[in-house]
Amino acid sequence: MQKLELLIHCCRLLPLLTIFILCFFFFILDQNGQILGQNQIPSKSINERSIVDYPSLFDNNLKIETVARGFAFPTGMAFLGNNEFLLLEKNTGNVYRITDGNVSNVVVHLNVSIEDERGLLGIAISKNDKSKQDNPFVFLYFTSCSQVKTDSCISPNCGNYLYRYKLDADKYVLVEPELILELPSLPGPSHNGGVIDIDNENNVYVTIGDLQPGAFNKNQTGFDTMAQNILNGTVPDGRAGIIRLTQDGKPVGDGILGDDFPLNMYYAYGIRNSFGIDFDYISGNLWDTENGPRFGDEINLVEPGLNSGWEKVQGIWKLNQTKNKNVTYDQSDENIKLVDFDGKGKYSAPEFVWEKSIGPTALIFLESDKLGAEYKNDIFVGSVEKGIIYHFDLADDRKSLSLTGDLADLVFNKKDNGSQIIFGQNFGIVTDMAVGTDGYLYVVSGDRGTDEGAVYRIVPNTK
Ligand SMILES: [Ca+2]
Ligand SMILES: [Ca+2]
Ligand SMILES: [Ca+2]
Repeated sequence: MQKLELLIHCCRLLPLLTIFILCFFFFILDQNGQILGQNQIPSKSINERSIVDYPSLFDNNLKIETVARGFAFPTGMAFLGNNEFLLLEKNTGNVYRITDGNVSNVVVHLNVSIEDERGLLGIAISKNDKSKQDNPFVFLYFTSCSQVKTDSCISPNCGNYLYRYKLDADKYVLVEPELILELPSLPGPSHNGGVIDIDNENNVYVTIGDLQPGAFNKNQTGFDTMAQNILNGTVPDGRAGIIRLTQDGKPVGDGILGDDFPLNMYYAYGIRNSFGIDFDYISGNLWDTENGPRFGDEINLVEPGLNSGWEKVQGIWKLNQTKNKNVTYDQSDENIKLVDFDGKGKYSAPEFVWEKSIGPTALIFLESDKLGAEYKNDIFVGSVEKGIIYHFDLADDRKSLSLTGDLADLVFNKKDNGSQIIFGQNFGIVTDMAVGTDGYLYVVSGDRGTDEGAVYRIVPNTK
């Protein structure tokens, strides 16, 4: 109750009614932050559950095994070795080591801020560097807020943080924390991104969304940056993109978009929010998923300097702020001007679009033939809506998707038959996927209508 006492003290010192209301607002925000957000995770009561809620696959040659369960909203996993991985819980700030399906220990606990999409959000383990094989670096991304007392009141001081830890392989704890990147988190509380990946050159990539300026935070100013394609916006501050850095937190070579920090850290921009990135291990290309505003969810091939178009373009549509309808974006349209950082940034249309949002999350390339040749090297995408896992074949050039019928236009329109890409369903909120050292597809289910999150494994029926 220390915060409450501070607040009461604060409000006593400032008897003006308006200040009192302001303090009361902050109290409500702090105590009940979750009810204020627009992206509340829906949760069903136990009575609303039914047999159809259980995860299922559409390929009878495959089956689902439960690897571990009983977690509170797990958000990410990363393999340490055979049948051994680290698992994050969004709201507890705990990172667990799971061995043969059992929780071995908590390797680190972090104090995280948890409103809406804030929390412990991403993990990656660096294993390419042979010298660090026994004590690999573990990268964690999380939101944290502290209360800062100012002259007039108490205000939150929040950030999104990328920390590098070393795994002590004897004691199995994370040690030597190093803050390698501090990113903004205001106004928020959602669109923090947080997914981390590492390329073949050992560079670290992390997603971060626009942190909800604009419509959701009408009275907040100062968050409209050029990274959101606002022509007269402020200099990018790290939001709305995919950020690339070395494992020591330095820019990689010359910046793609500019020389100054943090513009020199951007690998891509114009991104509203992303919960999924992965490298195609065949081509080396980066791909992402992006969440649109009720329409225009995307899958993108992310080439260096990609401008994904937000907040002028989403999906294949230009944003129309005055009317509730969407008009297809034409790149020759002189009325829509995008920020290009002196020609260094380049807009590219998505490789796939959902007209109606499904909340795409994790994206992964299946570097394995253990599920059968038809799935080898393919893209899998998790989602929020109905817990569906999507499956995509790539075209031969590995730069586009191979689709037929209603989806040949690369748009999942509202009335389209999408059965060719629907691989599984009822996985709750799919927050992460990974290919195990056993070659099977692992799925982290953040929530399945109860408070119980789980890790599943997809294997052949014959196993
Ligand atoms: Ca886009
Ligand atoms: Ca295939
Ligand atoms: Ca279509």
